[in-house]
Amino acid sequence: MDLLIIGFAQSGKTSLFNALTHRQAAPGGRIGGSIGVAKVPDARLGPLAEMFNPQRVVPAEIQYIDTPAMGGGRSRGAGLSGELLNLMQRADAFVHVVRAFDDGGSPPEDAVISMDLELAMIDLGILERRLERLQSSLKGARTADRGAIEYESSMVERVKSGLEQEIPVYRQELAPEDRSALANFNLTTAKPMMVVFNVAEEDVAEVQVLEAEWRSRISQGSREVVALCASLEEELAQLPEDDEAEFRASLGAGQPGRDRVAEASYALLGLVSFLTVGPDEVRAWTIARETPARRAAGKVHSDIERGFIRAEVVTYEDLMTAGGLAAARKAGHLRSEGKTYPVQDGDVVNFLFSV
Ligand SMILES: Nc1nc2c(ncn2[C@@H]2O[C@H](COP(=O)(O)OP(=O)(O)OP(=O)(O)O)[C@@H](O)[C@H]2O)c(=O)[nH]1
Ligand SMILES: [Mg+2]
Repeated sequence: MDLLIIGFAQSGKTSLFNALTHRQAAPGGRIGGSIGVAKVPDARLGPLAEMFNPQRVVPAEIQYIDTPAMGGGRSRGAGLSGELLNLMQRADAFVHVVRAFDDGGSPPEDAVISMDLELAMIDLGILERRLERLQSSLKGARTADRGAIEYESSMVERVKSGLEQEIPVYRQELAPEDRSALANFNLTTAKPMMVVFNVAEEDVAEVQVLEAEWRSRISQGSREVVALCASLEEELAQLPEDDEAEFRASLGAGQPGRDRVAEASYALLGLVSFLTVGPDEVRAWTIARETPARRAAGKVHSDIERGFIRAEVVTYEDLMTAGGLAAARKAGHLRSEGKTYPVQDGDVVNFLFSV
């Protein structure tokens, strides 16, 4: 899963990227996008590590990509580099960083509207190119194919006019078959989005209040909203854990911003974590909610998916209450599940397989 960090110039994209990934990417952002991995905080890993005393503890990961600034009065995405457009179309979701520090007096939520317009322009460009192709294919088309081409053209026209009325695709009312046809177009306004309001350092003690306020103002659709100070988060992320906690407490900065962004990323994409345990490794794995057991096994290793027999599952809570796997088994909390079992958040799973 890739979340693309986008935003207008000097909004704090690279600072946020560095805070999330503990990296020090060059400012500006590479044209092709800097890719970094963020650890997903999981309060269950600590107690599991105590129980199993493994050689290593591996948290789940989410990938973020930093990008160069967008915007600058282009029309229909024409000025956007091919590479950035490509990244945007491939992304699973966007993290839009909004400059809410030193903003020259304009309300930061204006940037949300401007970005929606930018994305609408990009999508209009994509749809127009598609329409041109459909029209030219209609000329030489056999009668049998005309229906499908005309259907698609009228659907594309409809979505286009919705965009022209400033309705992003995710909020347009579309039939399921239209949605699935549109999925191939990778339209940007169809993707989930998180808006990160990047506040000044003086405002860190109030991020929760500010966040609630912005959330209520831009709460169209299912967007996630987080407020944080990216430059401060970037600095704090470089500190040893204990120092960071102490520093945060003294600033009233609360939960690390990167943790809140990770949580919002999970919510945005409908992700959950399951866990594997043992003397070698205690580990969290990211899956889409309700992923069937066999496919979840493929996250761990493709051999386990191929040779899947069954999964032994215990919830994290039951395991903790029992005090260990053997005790959980004795108490009847270890379930045997088949390949279609929808894996739940916090399931501790042992896959049985043969190759
Ligand atoms: N006061 C304050 N300054 C910040 C904050 N976030 C970033 N900055 C500063 O703003 C400038 C731009 O930050 P970047 O993270 O490079 O912003 P960007 O969006 O990646 O910039 P471009 O890639 O050039 O568009 C830097 O000088 C940062 O130190 C913040 O939360 N508060
Ligand atoms: Mg940058």
